[in-house]
Amino acid sequence: MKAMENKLQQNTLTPKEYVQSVYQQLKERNSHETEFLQAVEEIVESLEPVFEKHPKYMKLGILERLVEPERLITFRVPWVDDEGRVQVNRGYRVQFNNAIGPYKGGLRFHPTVNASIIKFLGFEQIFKNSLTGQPIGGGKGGSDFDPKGKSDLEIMRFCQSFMSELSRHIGPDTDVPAGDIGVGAREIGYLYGQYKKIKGTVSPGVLTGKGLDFGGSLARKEATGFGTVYFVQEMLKDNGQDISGKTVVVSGSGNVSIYAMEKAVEFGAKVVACSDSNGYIYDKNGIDVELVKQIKEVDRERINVYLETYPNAEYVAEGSVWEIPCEIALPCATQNEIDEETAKTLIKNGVIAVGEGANMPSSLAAINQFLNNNILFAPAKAANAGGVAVSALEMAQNSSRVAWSFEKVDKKLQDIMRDIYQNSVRAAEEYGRSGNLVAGSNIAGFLKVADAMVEQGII
Ligand code: NDP
Ligand code: 2IT
Repeated sequence: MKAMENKLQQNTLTPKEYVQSVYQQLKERNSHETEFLQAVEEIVESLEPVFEKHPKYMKLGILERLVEPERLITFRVPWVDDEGRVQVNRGYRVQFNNAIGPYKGGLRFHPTVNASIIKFLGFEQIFKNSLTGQPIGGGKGGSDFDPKGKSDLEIMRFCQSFMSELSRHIGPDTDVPAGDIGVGAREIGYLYGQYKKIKGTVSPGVLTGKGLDFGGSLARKEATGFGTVYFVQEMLKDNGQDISGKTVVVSGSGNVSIYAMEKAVEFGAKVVACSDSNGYIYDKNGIDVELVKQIKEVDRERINVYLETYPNAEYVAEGSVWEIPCEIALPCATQNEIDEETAKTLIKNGVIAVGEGANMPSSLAAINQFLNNNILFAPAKAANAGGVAVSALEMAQNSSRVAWSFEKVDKKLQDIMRDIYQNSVRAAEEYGRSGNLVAGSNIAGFLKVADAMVEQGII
């Protein structure tokens, strides 16, 4: 390690040694942050050929700077529950990199949230946001608050307390949060109301995913799920296939899952299963997506309620939805839901394509299974970038005080997803990793941020 450090200071490392030494140092400094390290490992594996071709990025310490967040803010979030008890949660915002635009990324409210999760999400967001072609940097935030079982008023009080602190750190030209797991239009509404009250100004560009009557964009709600399916369809067509007629399994039944199912069905696929954290439903006749919307978006119920309307469907408590054979798998729930064994099961059951709607749903070993078995694999950074891309379109509409039609936003989303696909394919080819969209999207996302960092000096 000492020899490596000396070489690093003298800029005499080979690209392989360089990425290894940066990763090794990161591991030593953040040894408990397993999710963050996993996200970085996937990136650095892809970037070696980039440093071969452009040694200036090594000289200028681009990777060392990229893996260290510009800042990580943690804060106390006290609130009062319906029984009058004081509760305290922990809030986070990571402002990872603003080389190409204001920090941008969602807020996650889930009991598993910690610094490692927020940093992995914020790190991924840098590259994803770059891929969208929009001027947005990387950020993420959230809390270990569990919204499940909370009343509407408890959610409101929590959001107000969370924003009381967050408001010091964000702004339309600084950092623009949005939704993620556990944060949808309801939460964004409460957060926005409190931001407005504290600041005393109306600035809709400070948050995206807002309600349509106060600056939200049409098609933002649908964007991540639709975008994932647009991307998968692009990838399938490029390989002589089509989503039409294929059997699809989706995990989760939240925002991303619902609109991925809706678009897949519209494109002629048969979606047979989806899930929540308690279990999955299997409906061999095809999932009734409108009913799932009613159950999840309106009634805020569990997915097993589906059987009250369709008693012939099956509900499997505690089971993994990936046991159900499918040709196309769309993981849209959470990180590391597909491990190596699950990937093998999917392959054995005849999967031909995997499209990641969630962030980092496949472990590194699972990804390698897919790539080594020639499964068409659409990585999260590229495949789920439609949500944040439309968030950037929401910011553009807010700045110019206009509201575009659903069709206009949806058309832009389709174009963006096609561009991301093509840019990722091209980057993979150019850097000797033909057909590998993981490498291609990592490289394409990296180059723009790296060049912006080079041009702006060491800051
Ligand atoms: P939602 O909160 O709307 O839905 C999440 C879904 O995933 C729910 O069905 C939930 O089940 C399930 N889920 C969450 N955590 C777990 C877990 N630990 N184990 C099993 N199931 C779980 O979130 P979104 O749909 O917005 O987000 C889903 C994924 O997509 C996340 O990875 C998110 O980061 C990613 N994403 C979201 C974007 C967006 O625009 N919203 C954009 C890009 C990516 P339950 O209700 O039981 O918890
Ligand atoms: O992971 C993601 O890209 C999101 N949760 C959406 C972020 C955003 O700012 O719209």
